[in-house]
Amino acid sequence: MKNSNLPVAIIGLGKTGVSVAKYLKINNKNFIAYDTRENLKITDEIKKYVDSQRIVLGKLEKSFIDKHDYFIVSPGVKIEKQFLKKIIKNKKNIQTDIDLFNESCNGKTICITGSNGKTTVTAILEYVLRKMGKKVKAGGNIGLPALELTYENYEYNILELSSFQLEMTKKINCITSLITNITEDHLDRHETLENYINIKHKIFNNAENIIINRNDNNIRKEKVIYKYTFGSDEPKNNNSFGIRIKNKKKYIYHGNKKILEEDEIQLIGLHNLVNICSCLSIIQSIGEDVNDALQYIRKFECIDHRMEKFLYKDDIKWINDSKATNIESTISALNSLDENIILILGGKSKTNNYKKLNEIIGKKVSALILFGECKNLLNREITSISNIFLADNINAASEKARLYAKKIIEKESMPVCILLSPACASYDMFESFEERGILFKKFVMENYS
Ligand code: UMA
Ligand code: ADP
Repeated sequence: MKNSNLPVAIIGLGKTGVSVAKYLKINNKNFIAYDTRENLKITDEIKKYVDSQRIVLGKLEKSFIDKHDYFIVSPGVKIEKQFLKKIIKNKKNIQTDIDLFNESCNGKTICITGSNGKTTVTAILEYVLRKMGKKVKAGGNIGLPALELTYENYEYNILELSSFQLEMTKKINCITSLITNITEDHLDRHETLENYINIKHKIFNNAENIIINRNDNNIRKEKVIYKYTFGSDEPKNNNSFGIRIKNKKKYIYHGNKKILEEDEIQLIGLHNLVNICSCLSIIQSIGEDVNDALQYIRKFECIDHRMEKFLYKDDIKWINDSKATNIESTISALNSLDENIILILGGKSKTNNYKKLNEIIGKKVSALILFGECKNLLNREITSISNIFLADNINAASEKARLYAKKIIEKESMPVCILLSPACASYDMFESFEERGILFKKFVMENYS
């Protein structure tokens, strides 16, 4: 960021905006913070870094552009086209906290994006590198704003980056970058799949090492130079990781060498074996010891709200996969399980097309419980099963699921799995997917454990 006589505009005063205010304050830069919510609660955290006279709440007016040269936009804020045009026309600068991180970070940075699996890969990598004795910290979409990593000297900074964070980011230099996979998501914001794919690929622009998912047709392999790959198929050479299936058992291979069996790890599902392959590819690309890493990969346990088995009682296994906020993640959850499944689905829709779920639901699900804002849409779209029940909220959905599970157990003497894997965002009824998962677990533990 060059010097300017005008104050910097911080747009959005959530976690990111506050981290930007802290950073600018430490660097003696003048700023004004905007938030479009008129009734934003001014928390103690905000008060710590932003004087009340520097906060402007309410709808942004076009004239605000004349008052600044730099605009640092939070990921949750979509800048209206009319503002963007004016900013570009007046040669002003729109940036993100990731650009500021790029200007001032120490150590090597590893960048991870993708439609699903970002947090899992980021969390495994942070755990393993730390256990290997490295000074490492993960930030970005995972929860800790990226700028918080700049106040210490980490050997490795791991950034989980969402499409929202990448959209306005100008540049991120890194030692390695990886896209876990790309499937349709967030099109309510990015409008077309093509646009979403292009935004995701920005992560490769300034990376020394690029890691490619061999099996993903939305990744533009032909447009980048890469050495390392991972995938759910067999690896082709010593710079690739993948899966081999023998006698129905799955194994992770590095080139032609078997390195892990699925029974040795704590995470469930093929998608998590692929996530481990991503993680090992990163470890190889940064020149760390893959063999040393394996002992820690074996120990890594699941992350909250992602295929989290939290209760097994009276032949019912309860799983909280509240982070499944799109169709692909729910498909991978269903693929991970073999039991009779009762699926709880619903929330705020991010698409109008749920037909893709029909095949797997028809094959694997005994009953479907729908709740949330889009339950009627789901009821129309899902035609591969007849046992569908509608519920008013997550508690009622849990109770309906339990009653149906009891029926199956009485009739078939088989264990049942009740899976919350909603394929939808949570904002219709909850603050976040975390709150949805916590309240689901709380109700189940209080009533059925
Ligand atoms: N705001 C506006 N106008 C808007 C929208 C929001 O002024 O049109 C204001 C809100 O009033 C609020 C602030 O902006 O005060 C919120 O900012 P934000 O939505 O950018 O959220 P932060 O609190 O800064 O959190 C963000 C990420 N949130 C989003 O991308 C929506 C967090 O990812 C991330 O952990 C955090 O930065 C730290 O880097 C969350 C997320 O839901 C987990 N990510 C999405 C996902 O994973 O699917 C992309
Ligand atoms: P993200 O951070 O990209 O949202 P998470 O690791 O939080 O990804 O996982 C989100 C959801 O997707 C969870 O329900 C999880 O079980 C599922 N998931 C995790 N990894 C993958 C993957 N590689 N492919 C498909 N689904 C996945």
